[in-house]
Amino acid sequence: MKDFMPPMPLKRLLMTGAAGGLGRELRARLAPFAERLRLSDLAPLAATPAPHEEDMPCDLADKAGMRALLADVDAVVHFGGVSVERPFEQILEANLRGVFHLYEAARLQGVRRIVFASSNHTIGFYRQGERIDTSAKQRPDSYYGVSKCFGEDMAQMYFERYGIETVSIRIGSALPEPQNRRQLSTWISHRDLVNLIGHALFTPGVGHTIVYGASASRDTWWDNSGASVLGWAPLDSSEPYRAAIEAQPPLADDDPNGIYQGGFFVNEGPFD
Ligand code: NAI
Ligand code: 15L
Repeated sequence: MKDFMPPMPLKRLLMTGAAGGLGRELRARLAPFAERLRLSDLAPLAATPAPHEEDMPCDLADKAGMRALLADVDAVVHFGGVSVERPFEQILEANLRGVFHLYEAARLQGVRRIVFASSNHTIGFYRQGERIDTSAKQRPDSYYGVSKCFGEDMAQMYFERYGIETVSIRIGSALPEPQNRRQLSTWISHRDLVNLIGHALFTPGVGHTIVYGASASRDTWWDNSGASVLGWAPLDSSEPYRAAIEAQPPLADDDPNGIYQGGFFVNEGPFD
């Protein structure tokens, strides 16, 4: 299988979270997907916009700002928000209100497709080695995980009510390379993630589809068969990194990084 190329680029694609770790990595690779790439974040962009890019800063918590942000946009890659466990009030503004503002803006501006950066922390309390598909009950491991469950539920509701289509990608660990034993199962390469975003943007009739975002791994916990509608398959695998990672010192028996799919997130907080 080759890297994804769209049948015809969109006129304008919006990426939120464009100044973040994945925004910085993926931004240039989204170029083939649209004639214009609108980039948005609270924080300044890491690099000056290229000729095909436009910078439109916005706080996800700003309802009117979000409505303006989605004007003249064909689709959204929604990567903005709090990306780790934090006090609930921070999650509330960026991830709960932010997702509400995103979908309301999509409804009012006629945007028909969203790719939502969900997370493995929606199901983080499953034990490592338990094999689950995307219909398994959500088992969030943190307020952060709850916020991603909420995002998936908003996506479902806005599809059923208004026909706005979403692919929710439960991203595992999107890094240049896997760093530890857990990530041998959760890692997704940047190339696989970009290809998955491409399929998620351009495959017709996805309704609301949930997919696990992971490269191929020998011991995967995630059954992605329900997402076959997207026609995506990972090109990369964590196997080349296995020997080096398995040479790392063993984890303690009670280390959540060796017990739960969500790893240490199950123990983050409380903050008061
Ligand atoms: P990141 O934390 O580096 O980037 C998130 C961006 O969102 C930041 O630039 C931040 O300024 C922006 N942001 C936060 N609050 C905002 C607000 N109120 N208004 C506007 N912008 C705001 O996270 P990363 O790693 O780039 O992840 C991107 C997305 O993918 C996040 O939604 C994260 O939850 C999700 N994800 C990432 C994974 C990973 O392995 N990197 C794994 C699973 C999910
Ligand atoms: C996530 O959802 C986080 O955004 C990221 O920082 C990683 O911690 C990742 O999950 C993971 O579980 O490895």
